[in-house]
Amino acid sequence: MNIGIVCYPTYGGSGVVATELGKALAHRGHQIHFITYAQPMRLDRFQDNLFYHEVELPNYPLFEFQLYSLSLASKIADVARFENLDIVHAHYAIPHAVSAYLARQILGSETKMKTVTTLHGTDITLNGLDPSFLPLVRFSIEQSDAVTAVSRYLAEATKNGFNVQRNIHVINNFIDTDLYQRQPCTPFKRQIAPENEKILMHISNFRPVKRVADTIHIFAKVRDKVPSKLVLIGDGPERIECERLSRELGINEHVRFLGKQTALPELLSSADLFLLPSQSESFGLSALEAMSCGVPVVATSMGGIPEVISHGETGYIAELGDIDRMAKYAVELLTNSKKWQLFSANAREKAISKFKTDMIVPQYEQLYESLL
Ligand code: GMT
Repeated sequence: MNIGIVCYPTYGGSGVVATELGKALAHRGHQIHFITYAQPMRLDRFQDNLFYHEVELPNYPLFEFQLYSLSLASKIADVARFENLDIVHAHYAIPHAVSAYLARQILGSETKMKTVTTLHGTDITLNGLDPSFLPLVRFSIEQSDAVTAVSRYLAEATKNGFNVQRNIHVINNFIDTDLYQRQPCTPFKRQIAPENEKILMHISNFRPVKRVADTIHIFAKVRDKVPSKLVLIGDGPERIECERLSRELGINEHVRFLGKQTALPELLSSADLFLLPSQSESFGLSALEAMSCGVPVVATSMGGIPEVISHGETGYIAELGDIDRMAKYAVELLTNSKKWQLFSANAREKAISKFKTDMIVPQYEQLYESLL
């Protein structure tokens, strides 16, 4: 099949899932055309069957605000025409699903191209419900030939929040379990924890929804009981405030902010515990990446997290903001090596048995085929 993928190219779960899906589909022999404003971050080496089409943004003084959605629609129409696209797959509803709809309208009877929209989370739970977007998001959900959501929770939240009746296919996020697997004691671990301290880790875009400050408070409590270090990976609006907080709590020499990183399997391999105290999470891809590397996760019970983390088996789940409980769970796992070994093995096993790339990508292929 000839498949166009429209996504955000920068850091963030939806762009990562879209890019990894494109790479896996290309590997299975499909021609994949990424259409976006910059080369997707994870598209970092040559692979056969993969193409990238950049959306140009005209700069004219009259256009005080960028008209990205419209430029994107024109580009999708162009690529669809010249590459004979069978499918255009929009990841994240705003504005991609709307641009895909527009592109199909532009082509009219010239194309039989079908549109697929994958909902990732904040496009529904946060931004999509904003009155300035709601009618547009509902419209694009109704008009897509197929809609998928990355968890059961998100499918239900979409039906309830937007009052839509149509079928929403649940296709979970996935992980390359060969790439994401625990490596033996890494040089990074020796540098971060020279006295063999435990390493707690968190990866996110440091937006308010991730509650990174809770991560730091949890760590402060854990450090009272267990010699440990906290490694924070990623960047975003809350980072400066979190740096300030760790100084204020007097733990800054034990907290390392690494910024954006690409060598995630190596970094995760050094972790003893992953923390995800989010306020909202449709799935929690970073938790799955950790689990695949055998790292148990302590998280909140929000959104789709309980579909990924099995409480008492692969990690622990607590109420939003219950820092004491999350710290208690963390200490329990870090001080009981038998339990840690069991949870670590369970986490890896769940990643393999439920979320391995080879199990999930064919679900997208079948969906495309059913539309054609
Ligand atoms: O976590 C974010 O805010 C980024 C966002 C994105 O779209 O880039 O992530 C969402 O999509 C991921 C991939 O499907 C999910 O794993 C995340 O749970 C989801 N984030 C939220 O729902 C807050």
